[in-house]
Amino acid sequence: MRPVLNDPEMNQELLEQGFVHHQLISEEAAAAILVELQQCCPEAMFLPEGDTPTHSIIYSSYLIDDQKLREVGDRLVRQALTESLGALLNDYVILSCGFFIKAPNGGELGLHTHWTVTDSLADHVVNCWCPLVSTNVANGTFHAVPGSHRLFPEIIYFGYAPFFGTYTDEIKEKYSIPLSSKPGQAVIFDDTMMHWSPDNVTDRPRYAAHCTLVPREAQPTYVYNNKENPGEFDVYGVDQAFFVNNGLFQELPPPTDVPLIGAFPDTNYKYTYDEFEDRVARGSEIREHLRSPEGMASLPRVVAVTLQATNETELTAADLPIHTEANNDSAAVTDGPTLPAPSLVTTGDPRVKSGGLMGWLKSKFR
Ligand SMILES: O=C(O)CCC(=O)C(=O)O
Ligand SMILES: [Fe+2]
Repeated sequence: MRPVLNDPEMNQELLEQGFVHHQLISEEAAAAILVELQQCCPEAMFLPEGDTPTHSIIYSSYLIDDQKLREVGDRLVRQALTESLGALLNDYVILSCGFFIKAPNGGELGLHTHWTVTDSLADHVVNCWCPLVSTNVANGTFHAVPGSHRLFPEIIYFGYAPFFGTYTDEIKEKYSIPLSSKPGQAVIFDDTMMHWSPDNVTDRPRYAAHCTLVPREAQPTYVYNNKENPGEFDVYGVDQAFFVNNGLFQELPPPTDVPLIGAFPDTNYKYTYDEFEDRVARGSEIREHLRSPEGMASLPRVVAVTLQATNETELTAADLPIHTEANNDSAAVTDGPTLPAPSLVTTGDPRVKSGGLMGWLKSKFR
């Protein structure tokens, strides 16, 4: 597979642990971003009333109903981190940027992994969490679950109920570690690595910048759980502007201004705690298998459809923000073995039904 990080040792660490902890920008540069961010989000905005926090979990530009703030968050972080991330990552592009502010007394951000943002689970999507102040357990620093990445190939969308929902506390207690950080000391992590952050029990807000990066050749997507199409998740081709224009604080209606490019079969599976522990213990072996052509072919993949217009303006393949050029890895997925061909396109419905694909994938999957 292609490297994610330019430095071979760091790349190896990312593949094995699911994250690297790295001084991405200087403490001075982090302080300068903080000054700018505080122009729209000053500390005074987060002063608790008694014990009650101003924001109970986290205040994030991604998650609020304020287009201006989403634009500011995106622009600020993009400008500040593009150069350093460009040097660190091997031919990646920033998909979305924002910030996370944990108010004094602000609560825990629960254990999670991130939404599926490209059309192939073989893509190594990467996140960067970059604190703008010193962080530790007391002010709610980032907690990683090392080695939990790329073991549970799931399609994640708005409303997704994590398979680990009934044993979150066990994972946090037994497997997670706090990553106390200096300003600018970022956690660069695989999108599928489990992570969380605890309450901020200090009296100052904890500020962090964040962004999601995808391989340059990947196709960014928005996955929509269309209730009228059970058993599949609709996949829309999107660009960077999509995530700024659509806050992730609410379930979006089916998008009308971006093309529907296909559907993922719903092969999501509720791994038990025993299965979780077993897979983490065999993590390296499973990840290596999933990187092989055979393993990649076993991943759920978008069933292609003929592009259809989704609004009055005809959209064509050329409207897709990024055209996926099959590199060696994705060719292995695309040319995977004996998958049945998409079987039927219903009139008036651009979706391709997956026929026997789901059963086949489910049998292959665990
Ligand atoms: O800043 C936080 O506490 C949230 C961290 C997180 O979930 C992320 O960076 O994806
Ligand atoms: Fe996160």
